[in-house]
Amino acid sequence: MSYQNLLVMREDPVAIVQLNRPKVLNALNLALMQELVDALQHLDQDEKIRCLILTGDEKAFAAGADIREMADAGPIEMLQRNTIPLWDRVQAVSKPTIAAVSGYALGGGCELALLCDIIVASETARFAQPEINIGVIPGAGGTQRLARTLGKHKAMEFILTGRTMLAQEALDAGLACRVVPPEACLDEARKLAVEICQRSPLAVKLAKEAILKAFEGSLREGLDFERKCFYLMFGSEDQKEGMRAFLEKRQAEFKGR
Ligand code: DAK
Repeated sequence: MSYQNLLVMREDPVAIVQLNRPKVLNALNLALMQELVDALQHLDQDEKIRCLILTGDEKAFAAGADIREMADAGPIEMLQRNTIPLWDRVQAVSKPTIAAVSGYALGGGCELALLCDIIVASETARFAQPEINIGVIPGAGGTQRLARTLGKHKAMEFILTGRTMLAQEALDAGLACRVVPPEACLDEARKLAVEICQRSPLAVKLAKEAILKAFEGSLREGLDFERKCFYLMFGSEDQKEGMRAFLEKRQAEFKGR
């Protein structure tokens, strides 16, 4: 399997998918997301693979969706790009997925880690939903999944300020399941994957499905609501100002309209 924006390493029964746009801190553009879904779907169908690891590099798991692709878009254009199904397909992988996170996991990068079943964090991991700083809100499930993982009040503080959560806090908050030195992060995920691969594949599959059921129900409504709000922000001056300011490397001046 060969891709422009990903590296795929097979260590049957484990497969490692590495996001590979290091110059832009693995910013998740459309091409990368399409390749990611393609790789995950192929590996999910491959009988020799039983567990998937998703990782980035030492500096970044992923610094978010690619702001260059969104900065000038309007709400209808964002709607018509119809990229949400790509993110849904990451969640739809039936085999266990482990995110091995070093460095930045921001915005869509944090949401991508949240879509995985287990998060192993390195001591350098930095989680944040900084969309609020560029005039939007999380658009790939962050408001809903973090409210469930962190609880309402912590999720409010985290998302409304866009602040960074370091690895130890992520561990304490139940986001990460363990924190290890950066050089051990991928290995720790590998060990976990191998341990899971030793269990009954059917039981693992059903347990995963059952755990995910705990998040359904009103999650759909929440996600539908979130995406409408997200698209709506692309009709605002604040979104244009926030994203342009980022690209022009200056402080944003928000006007609330
Ligand atoms: N998009 C595009 N480019 C990015 C980027 C991003 N998210 N993050 C970093 N880069 C690029 C920078 O522009 C820079 O490129 P050059 O200027 O060298 O060409 C390069 O990566 C290195 O970044 P910096 O020079 O900024 O590096 P620093 O070490 O100084 O700072 C940083 C690192 C991570 C603190 C900083 O880069 C940063 O603040 N990045 C932006 C973080 C951010 O705001 N992330 C959230 C983006 S919004 C949706 C799905 C998902 C989403 C929305 C909708 N649907 C399906 C509808 C998600 C939205 C987001 O994630």
